[in-house]
Amino acid sequence: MPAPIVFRSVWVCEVGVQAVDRSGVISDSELQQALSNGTWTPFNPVTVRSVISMFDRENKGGVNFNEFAGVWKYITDWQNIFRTYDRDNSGFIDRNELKQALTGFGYRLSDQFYSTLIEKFDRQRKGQVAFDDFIQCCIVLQRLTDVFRRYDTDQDGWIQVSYEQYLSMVFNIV
Ligand SMILES: [Ca+2]
Ligand SMILES: [Ca+2]
Repeated sequence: MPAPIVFRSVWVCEVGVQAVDRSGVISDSELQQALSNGTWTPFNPVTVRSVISMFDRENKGGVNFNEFAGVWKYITDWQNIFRTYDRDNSGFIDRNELKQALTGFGYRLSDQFYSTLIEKFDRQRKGQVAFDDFIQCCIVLQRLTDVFRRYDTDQDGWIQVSYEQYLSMVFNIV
């Protein structure tokens, strides 16, 4: 039986309620347990951290129940995108599917770069990316692109930066 993608059914509600009962905050590990990448392996902890930090307004290391509603919607939206581009319903995004997805988002990348992306984000070494790694790939690409665009004021895809500007760029990301 294939593993479910996204939430392990209604259990996610219980996880949310229990976490709120205990501490008022849903932590990384609690969210990680509630999420499924479709392969029975633990959800990418880096993705979990990225998503929590997006919705954790007070920097408390987790989300409260209201913020959790945002997390839920965010992940569900990604689930729909993932299902749309996983054309063969394999539960993975292969190179071609990734190209169609990112092209759909407006990215213009070479075939060679798609190989680089798969190599970087394919944690399971299957030559394709699972749901959690697909989200991670898109988050990182978006962040890097946003920083680049700030410097590429004429939008021609080229920037010239000094050493310190380069360091500032990287500090924005790491
Ligand atoms: Ca697929
Ligand atoms: Ca430029």
